[in-house]
Amino acid sequence: MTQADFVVVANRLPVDRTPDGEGWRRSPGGLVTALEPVMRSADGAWVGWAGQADVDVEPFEFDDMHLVPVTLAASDVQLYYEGFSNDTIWPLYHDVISPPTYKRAWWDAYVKVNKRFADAAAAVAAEGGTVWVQDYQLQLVPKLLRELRPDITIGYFHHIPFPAYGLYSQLPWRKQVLEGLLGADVIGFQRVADAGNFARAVRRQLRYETKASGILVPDAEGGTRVALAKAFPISIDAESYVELAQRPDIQQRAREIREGLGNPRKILLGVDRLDYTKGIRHRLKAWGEVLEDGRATVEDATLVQVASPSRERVDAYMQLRDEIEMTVGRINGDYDTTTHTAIRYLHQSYPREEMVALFLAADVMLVTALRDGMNLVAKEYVASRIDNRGVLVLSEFAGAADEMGSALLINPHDIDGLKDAVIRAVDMPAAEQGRRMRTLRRRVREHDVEDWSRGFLEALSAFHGRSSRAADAEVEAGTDDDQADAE
Ligand code: GDG
Repeated sequence: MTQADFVVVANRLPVDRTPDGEGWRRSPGGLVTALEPVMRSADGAWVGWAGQADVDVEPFEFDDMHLVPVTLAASDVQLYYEGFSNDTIWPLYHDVISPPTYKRAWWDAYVKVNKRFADAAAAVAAEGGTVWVQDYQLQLVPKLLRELRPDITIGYFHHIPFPAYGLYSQLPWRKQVLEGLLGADVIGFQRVADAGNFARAVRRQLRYETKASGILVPDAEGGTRVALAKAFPISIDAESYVELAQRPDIQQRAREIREGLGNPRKILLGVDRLDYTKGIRHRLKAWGEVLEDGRATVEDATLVQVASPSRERVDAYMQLRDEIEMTVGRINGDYDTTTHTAIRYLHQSYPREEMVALFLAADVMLVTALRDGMNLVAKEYVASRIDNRGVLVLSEFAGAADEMGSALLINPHDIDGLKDAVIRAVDMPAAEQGRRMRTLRRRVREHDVEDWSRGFLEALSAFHGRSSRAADAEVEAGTDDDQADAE
C-alpha cells in the first residue's frame, strides 16, 4: 500500500458491497461528492469500516481512491458504534431529546476502536501529509494521531451539534473527548453556536485560554500551539440536483407521483432517516390536528413521509418506529377516504432520482428537526426547485436555519405555530413562493459542498503548525464576544 498526502478518516468507507456480495459500489452521500475533487487531485486515501462485522478486507483501489478498510468485530459494532456513538454521544449532543446511556464498557470499546482508526491513518499518511477526520464516532482520533505522527496536519469536522456546556458536562469522559478533539489543528463545526459551545467546554473543563476562534493548547514540548475551532457549514452538490430536476423522465415521474396520490391540491413532504432528532412525531401531530380542526381535508393535501430505515438495532429507534407507525395508522384510519390519504408513509430508501421526483412533486417541504447539525434535505429540496416554486418550512433548531432565513422558520415544539406555518405554506401565493425560493436557491448554489471542503482545507493549510505567537496576531484581530459569555 502506497502512502498518501491526503487521507480521509471516517467511520464508514464511501462504498457498500454490491447485492451479490462480490464487488463494491459507491454509497450515496454528500461527503464522497464533496471530497472527490481533493481525493483525485491529491491521490488520496480513505480509511473506514467497510460495513460488515468480522470481515477483514485488504486495502483496494476504487474510483481512483485508495480505500483502507478498518475491521470491526461484531462486539465493536455493538459497543463502539451502536452503543457509545449512537446511544451515548448522539442523544447527548442532540440536547438529550432521548436519554443518553453511559456505560463504561462502551467507552472502553470507543477508545479501543478510535486507536485502531488512528493507527490505520498513521500507517497510510505520507510524511508531512494531511489527514481529515470526520465526525463524532472518531473524536479521539486527532489526539491519538498527533501522538503517533506529529509531522502531519490534522483536521476534524463535526457533522452533528455540539451541545451547551450544561449538557455536555454530563459526559463522564468529557475531558478525554475535548483533549481528543484538540489534537486537530482545525476543528470544524456546522454553526457558530456549536463552535462557541465547544470553546466554552474547553475553558471550563481544561482551563485553556481561547482567543476568538483560537484555542491555546499546551503541546508535548512544553510550548503552546493554537487550534482553530470555527463554523464551516456543510452543503450539497447543488448542480447535481439541478441536473436531475431538469431531466424529463424525473419531471414525468413527479407527475406520476401526484396522480398516484389522487391529485390532491397540495402535497406536503417529509424526508428523514427514521430518527428521534428529526421531529417526525411533532410533524404528524400538527398535520393530524390540522385535519381534525377541519383547516384542511385529504383532498386538499396529502403528507408524504419518507422515513428511511436507520439504526434498527438501537432500542430508542425501535420504540420511535412503533410510535410513528401507530400514529400514522390512527390518523389515516380517521381521515382517509377510498380515494385519498392523509399520510403516505414510506419506511424505505429510494434512489436519488426518486427523491428528486418527490421534491418536484412537493408543494411544501417540512423539516421539523428538534435538533440537527445542518439538515441537507432542506438544501436538496431548494436546489431541486428549478421552477422557483414550493415552500420550505424549516426548524430553527436545524443548522440550515442560520443560512436559510427565507424559509418559514418554525419552533417544532410549538404545535400551534407549526400548524399555522403549514397552513400558511399551503396557501402561499406563487409570487411570495418565488421570492423566497430564489433567495434560498442562490444561497445553496453559491455555497455548495465544494465551497465547504475548499474553505475547510484552506483554513487547515493556513493554520497548521502555528506557534501561539504567530497565531496571536491573527486571532486578536477578531472580536472575542464568545469570551464575554457569563461563565
Ligand atoms: C448528519 C447530520 C448533517 C435520506 N433518505 C434517503 C436519502 N436520504 C439522504 C438525504 C440526505 C441524507 O440522506 C441525510 O442527511 P441529513 O443532513 O438530512 O441528516 P443526517 O443523516 O442525520 O446527517 C446532519 C449531515 O450529517 C451532514 O453533515 O446535515 O445534521 O445529522 O442527503 O437526501 N437518500 C436517498 N434515499 C433515501 O431514502 N437516496
